[in-house]
Amino acid sequence: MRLSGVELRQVRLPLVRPFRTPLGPEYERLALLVRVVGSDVEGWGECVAMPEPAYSSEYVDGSVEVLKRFLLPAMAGVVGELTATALEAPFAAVKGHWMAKAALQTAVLDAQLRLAGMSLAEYLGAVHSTVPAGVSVGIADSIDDLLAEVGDYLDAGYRRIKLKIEPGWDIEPVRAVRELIGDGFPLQVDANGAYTLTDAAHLARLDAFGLLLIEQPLPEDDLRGHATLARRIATPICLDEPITSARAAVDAITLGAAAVVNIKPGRVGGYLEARRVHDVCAAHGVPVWVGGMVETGIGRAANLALAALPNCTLVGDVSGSDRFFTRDVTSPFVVENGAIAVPTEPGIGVEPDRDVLDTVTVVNEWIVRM
Ligand code: OSB
Ligand code: MG
Repeated sequence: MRLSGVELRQVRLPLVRPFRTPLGPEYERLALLVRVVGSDVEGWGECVAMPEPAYSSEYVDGSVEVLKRFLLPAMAGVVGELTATALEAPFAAVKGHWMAKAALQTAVLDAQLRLAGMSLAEYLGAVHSTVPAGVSVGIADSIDDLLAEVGDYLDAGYRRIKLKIEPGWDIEPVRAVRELIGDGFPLQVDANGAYTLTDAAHLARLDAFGLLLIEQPLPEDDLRGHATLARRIATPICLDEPITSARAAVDAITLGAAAVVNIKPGRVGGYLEARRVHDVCAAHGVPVWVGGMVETGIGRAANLALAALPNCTLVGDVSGSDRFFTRDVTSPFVVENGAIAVPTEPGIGVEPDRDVLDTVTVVNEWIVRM
């Protein structure tokens, strides 16, 4: 594959309802899409960085900058066949910037697999043709509003509910939702690091609600705190933010800081490392699930392929396009009988609709020389 250029396209999609997390409220998704173009093939990837460095240090303008100044030149320097694997060594010379790397690596992988006529699901080793749908529910204005929203998701067929929690919005909303959905229904919470170890006794009160897990209760750099907390609460701890590589996953597991791991391809630099995280967790007997970053259909398609791997035994933040968007840039992913179909076409298996794309594009840069 020889590339003639790369497109960096920022799209702005309004959300169907505000998504409030401990990191702040989101009203729209400003997403950076990366398109690599060769003579007879093209490939797409989505950068999951947000406009502000709130979830991690990455943010959209920073991703654009690092792509243009460092990652595209690193890609141009690849000698021999351009593949996702060939990008790993040159990208390792650039520290961090996992989301920017993941977007470009995915675009190349998409193009490479299209040429080979192979789906991403097959390439990664998927064993399921559909994956159960889970939904991440933001902090609401009131318990009544929360119950109404959760009720809508139950009606839509979602098989697992995740509630965002923070100090002041935890025990009571969890209690109310548990009463609504009944004892056996899969329920978990995510704090995005909003607590400290001094909250251990308070967090232990969540043990009464039979949660599958509590995700990232403490700040991302507090691995030892998570290990201590794990001895003070019965709810299993799942880590998200600090798991930036397979090695980081093994460290967290070995320290006793994580009994479950959330895999986000953007957070670990792409689908190749995401599969390695999946594999090392399996080797340690640790279940994983695929997280979400409010992706458009481009990122959602690829996440579905990953979620179909054998050790993704917990339901992920893999929801239908209409969970977030009225009109996605691809044809929408739909929840049917509580599950979403894994794309089967070559590569990530979807393409953006050009007309929709043009109406939602806010910035578009075409880079010929890298
Ligand atoms: O912590 O899992 C998170 C969305 C944006 C940033 C961080 C997180 C989330 C979610 C997943 O909760 C939302 C989704 O895409 O379904
Ligand atoms: Mg999370």
